[in-house]
Amino acid sequence: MHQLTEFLKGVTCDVDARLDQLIPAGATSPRTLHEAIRWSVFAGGKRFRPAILIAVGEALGAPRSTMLSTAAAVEMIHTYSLIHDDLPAMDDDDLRRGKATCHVKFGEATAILAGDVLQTLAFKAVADDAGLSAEDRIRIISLLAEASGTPYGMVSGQQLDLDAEGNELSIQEIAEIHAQKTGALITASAVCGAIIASAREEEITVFRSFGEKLGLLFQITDDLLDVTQETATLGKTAGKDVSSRKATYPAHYGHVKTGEMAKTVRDDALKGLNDLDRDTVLLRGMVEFVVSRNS
Ligand code: GRG
Repeated sequence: MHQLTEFLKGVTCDVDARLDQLIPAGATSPRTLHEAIRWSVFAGGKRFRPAILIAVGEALGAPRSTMLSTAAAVEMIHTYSLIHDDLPAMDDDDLRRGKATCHVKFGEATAILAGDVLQTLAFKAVADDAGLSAEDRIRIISLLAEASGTPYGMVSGQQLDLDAEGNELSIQEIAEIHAQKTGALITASAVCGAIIASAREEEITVFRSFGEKLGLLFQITDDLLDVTQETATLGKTAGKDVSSRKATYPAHYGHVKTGEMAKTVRDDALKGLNDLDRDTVLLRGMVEFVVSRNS
């Protein structure tokens, strides 16, 4: 666990340094928008998606320096999604990462633009990364666009989630929403790490499947945390899924059975790593991190 803690600390430090280069403090024009972006990006997220990307890439032998722009890009896409998810037209939340949400601090119009520009900055960061081959950059841009968009990505998952509010869903429908809304970007992060490490196609397939399981596990634990943790620990409003009548695992199964499901998905994710002839200690640690996190 000590090794994992050090790894996560190092990733946060390295990715934040790259984010700071890509979105430099004090850069102007337009100043308000720039401040809004930095407010949300540097609000203290866990940097889980960059950590998965780097853990996969390093397990396959890629130097960290080759992965930092893509890891920062993934975090920018994730932060954009949180800013937009918190807007009055969506979840209407006033707390994120323990701070006022972007629209509460800077106004709704600026928060919309902050999300928009984080997305374009993310794709520019990959396109401009001279440390990657042109082929890898195009492959990563295409993968991230797919995972962020429709018909099987974050935006389509968000739309399915909105459409489902207040409806009784089957467990397959809940799983589908989660796979798209949360799982797609986590899976893409794992696959990006494998692409940058020039992994063989069979290994990419293993990491895609690992990412899918980890994404599902992440969402199940997120649903559980919403009902078991306090707002102060989460850094976002607790109990929001219940009050918005969201389609979640605890709502469907109750939280004891949901906890058992989390263990099954965890075991499955760990089993998927057994066939890799690589050092998977950190990847296993990441699985445990998802299960044991409290925010
Ligand atoms: C608005 C386009 C658009 C998409 C929104 C990701 C998402 C789709 C909405 C966020 C809603 C939510 C709370 C989903 C549950 C899983 C999740 C993404 C949690 C937040 O991610 P963490 O825990 O957050 O990695 P930090 O702040 O640590 O980065």
